[in-house]
Amino acid sequence: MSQNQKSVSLDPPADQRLNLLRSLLRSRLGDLREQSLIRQGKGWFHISGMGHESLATAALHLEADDYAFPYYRDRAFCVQRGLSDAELALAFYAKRDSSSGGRQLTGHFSNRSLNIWSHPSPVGAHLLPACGAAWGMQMDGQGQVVFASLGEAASRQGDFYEAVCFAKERQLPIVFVVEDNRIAISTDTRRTNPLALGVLSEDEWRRVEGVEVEAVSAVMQDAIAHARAGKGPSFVWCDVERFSNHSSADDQRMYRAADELEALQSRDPVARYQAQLIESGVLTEAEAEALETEIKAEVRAVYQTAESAEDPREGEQASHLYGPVGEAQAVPVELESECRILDAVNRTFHAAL
Ligand SMILES: Cc1ncc(C[n+]2csc(CCOP(=O)(O)OP(=O)(O)O)c2C)c(N)n1
Repeated sequence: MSQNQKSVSLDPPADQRLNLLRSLLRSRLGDLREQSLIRQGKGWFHISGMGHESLATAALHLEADDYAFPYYRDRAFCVQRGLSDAELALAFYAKRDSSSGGRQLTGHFSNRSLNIWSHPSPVGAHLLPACGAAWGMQMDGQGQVVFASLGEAASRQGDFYEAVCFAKERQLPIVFVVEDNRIAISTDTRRTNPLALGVLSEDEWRRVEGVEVEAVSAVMQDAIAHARAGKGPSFVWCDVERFSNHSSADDQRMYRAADELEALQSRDPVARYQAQLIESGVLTEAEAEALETEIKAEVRAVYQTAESAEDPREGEQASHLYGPVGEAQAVPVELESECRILDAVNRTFHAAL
């Protein structure tokens, strides 16, 4: 536990701890299911949250009318917020009834009624919209907060600094969480992340060990309460592991040594939390095993059903857009041979006036 991390014992009741364990397992087993399906040539893409599951605890401290701007490693957070296995399975297969109608990449979670805003693929691009939501909430004065998370490499993006400056300037009710797994696809970020470079103030960023589920919960509880109390933005830096490949388009054995991958296993937040619950008598080892078997079967069944759900229909590409799709402007003949993008843009604007 780092120095600036407050030591708060939550001591939640056994049923709450068990429910949290269920969410962690559902997230982990869902990831493993998707990983396996991809190997069978099913689905399109998978990006996992394995190793980042302790961030699920942030959802415990959010209210229904708060907003979440999670990123693609936040499957467990989304599960704890209420995203069902069925929705995740439909999104995995890009089905018509998924929240994006089959348009978004897997792992770019969204749900309108849960106020989960879908992460755009350029990393960090969700942070200014997150500030916009927090600004709106501040003006409404209803005490809502925004949760916004990102990876440590994304915290090198310009959007991140704009968002942090704006949030500080306006004292917005927003919690920024950097999930630091020390690697960006295959690049080691230990020396290049902004905290290591001294660009961010260590006093301001509360650092927490992501393998300790209840420690993360305590820090998130504090951070969210701070933002909700109108004291301005909170900043959390959570040290986690990336157990999986960056995505299904990658094989981390190509750039991480076998012993490094082996060592990660001792920092598994799900296994550690399960062991802690067994140790404190919340459930027995046999019950834990039965719980895992039960969830595994449920997840398997849900993905099986989703596989044969309806695909997006031809001709529906433009549904849910805010206006009619414009006609593409033909490039004027005289510019065809030497047309630069700027000319085309100017011409289009002039033609539209
Ligand atoms: C602006 C932008 N640059 C590059 C990429 C390609 N890209 C996708 S994920 C990723 C790594 C991001 O690493 P980090 O933010 O640490 O998150 P992690 O995947 O490690 O959880 C990169 C470089 C992108 N999606 N967007």
